[in-house]
Amino acid sequence: MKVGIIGLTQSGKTTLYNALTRSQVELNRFGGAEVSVGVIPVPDSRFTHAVTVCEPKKVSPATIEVTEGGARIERGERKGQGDKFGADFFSAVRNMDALVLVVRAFESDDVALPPNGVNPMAEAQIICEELLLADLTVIETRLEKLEKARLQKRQSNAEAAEHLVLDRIKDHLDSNQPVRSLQLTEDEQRSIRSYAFVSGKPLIIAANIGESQIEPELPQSISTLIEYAKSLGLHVIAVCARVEAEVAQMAPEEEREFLQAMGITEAARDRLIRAAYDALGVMSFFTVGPDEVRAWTIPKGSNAVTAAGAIHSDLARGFIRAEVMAFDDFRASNGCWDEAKANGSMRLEGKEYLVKDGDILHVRFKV
Ligand SMILES: Nc1nc2c(ncn2[C@@H]2O[C@H](COP(=O)(O)OP(=O)(O)O)[C@@H](O)[C@H]2O)c(=O)[nH]1
Ligand SMILES: [Mg+2]
Repeated sequence: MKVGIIGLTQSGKTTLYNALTRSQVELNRFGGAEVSVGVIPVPDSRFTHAVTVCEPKKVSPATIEVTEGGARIERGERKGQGDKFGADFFSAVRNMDALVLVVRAFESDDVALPPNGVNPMAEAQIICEELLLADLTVIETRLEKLEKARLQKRQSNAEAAEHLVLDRIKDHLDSNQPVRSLQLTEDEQRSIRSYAFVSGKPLIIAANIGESQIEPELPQSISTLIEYAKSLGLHVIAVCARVEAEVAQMAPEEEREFLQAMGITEAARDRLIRAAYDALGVMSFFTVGPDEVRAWTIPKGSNAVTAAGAIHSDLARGFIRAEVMAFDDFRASNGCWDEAKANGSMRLEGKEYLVKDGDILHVRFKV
């Protein structure tokens, strides 16, 4: 799963990247055009349990790939001057499965104040609108071609269907609503997949708050941002990127202690991963054994064949049955696969079985 960090310059994107990936990328690099890519393992206590009881040769947690840089937006220098979106911005964003939008919510003596002051909700709005406009431009260009073909009566059935969907999306965008909030059937989604509409990407807003704004709940100081996000159905998390980047250099145990001492109950890394899973509508299942314990990420509501296909296409093609164990049963048996199976925790399920979050699966197949 690929997650891209976006936001205006000096909002704290590189600092957040360092916090998430435990890196030490230099801050305030000229222009911020360099791209950093880091992989973070997804923390999961169920996975940790499976590793403890199975003692496998290989451990493969679910991972998230985080990209920062290369999707540049220059802040307007003066009041009233617009922010400039680099041409590379949208192409960088198009490749991502989800976006984390960092907005500056911190006051600071050592970082220059933006021309319009600290206004996290305005920053979020600028970028959300720009994403929407980018999609509108793509659609208008395509609609012109489709309309021409229709008038000349040389539109294929597929093109006619696409024309209908794009018309609907255009209306939606014209009323200032992102692609994300439009209900589309599976067929409709398929017909527009290649466009990778940027306003359709799951988006999480990370409000970069100052050291003095840390609270157990979302701080009052970002209430307008929270209202705005709510109106768009977006997740908001509050992070103090500078503090999180500092403690990310510590050993995990120490990190946890320091965060707690600061009044932060859970690292931004973990909160963000949860928000991303939620926004993407995905869940995990596991395969376990003495050779490897591995976590797999699939869309919620997937059936056993889809899960098998995530492991290998042969497993989906030659699917016979899935041996399934609910995670709680697996945990209760306190052993690896064979012990849990001996406890009678295993069920046989067919193709249509809806996989549950945390299920342990063994796929029987023949090709
Ligand atoms: N006080 C404070 N400063 C921060 C925080 N996060 C980032 N900064 C500072 O803001 C400046 C810009 O941060 P950077 O991550 O380089 O922003 P980017 O341009 O979006 O990548 C740096 O000097 C950071 O140290 C924060 O949570 N609190
Ligand atoms: Mg940067």
